[in-house]
Amino acid sequence: MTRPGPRDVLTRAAGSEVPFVLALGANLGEPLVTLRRAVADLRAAVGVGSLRVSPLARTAPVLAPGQDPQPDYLNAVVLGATTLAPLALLELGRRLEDAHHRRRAERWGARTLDVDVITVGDLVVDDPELTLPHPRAHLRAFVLAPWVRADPRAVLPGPHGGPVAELAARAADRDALRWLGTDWLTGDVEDLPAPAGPAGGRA
Ligand code: PH2
Ligand code: MG
Ligand code: MG
Repeated sequence: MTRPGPRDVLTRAAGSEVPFVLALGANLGEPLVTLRRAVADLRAAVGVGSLRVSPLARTAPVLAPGQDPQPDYLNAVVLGATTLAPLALLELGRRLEDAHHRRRAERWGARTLDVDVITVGDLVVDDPELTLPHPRAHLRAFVLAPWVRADPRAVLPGPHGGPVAELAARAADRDALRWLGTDWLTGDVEDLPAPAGPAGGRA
């Protein structure tokens, strides 16, 4: 039997459930409403199960150099297990983005909903369609900090990987984050003062 190539690994369902991590972000429209709906949609999605949702963070936008200012983001991370192939999970994320009127104009532009596939199992793949783990996840506290709150022992696979707690503590935007609540799906969400901008700028 030949070993599966990168493409097969992305298109083929594993046949059993594989753990995944998705990062959710929103900074246009009604971010809290949108993120709650996105989680409900994920729970209802075929082939997606055992969801665990991180606390919600308000984060200062990490911008590309020279990019215009944007509103703060709400960010959270969803851990789950799926029988979907990685590209089908990516497609599910895109469908959620589209359902929430995501417009794809500017790279890193403000958005109603961003659903990023961070990891699928231990896969390390670089493909034009999907790079796993997400190529910038190891740098971004707005992904790492919610992730480690949902799973304190999480480890990011791949060449830039390591314990997520350690990566979160090193990320340039680690102080640009305020926790808004653990029961944000159903309970009250505090509105806290804006977080400080990321010290290191670009992520
Ligand atoms: N997403 C980006 C770019 N910058 N900054 C924050 N704070 N949160 C995000 O989700 C985010 C960002 C591109 O996807
Ligand atoms: Mg993103
Ligand atoms: Mg994205």
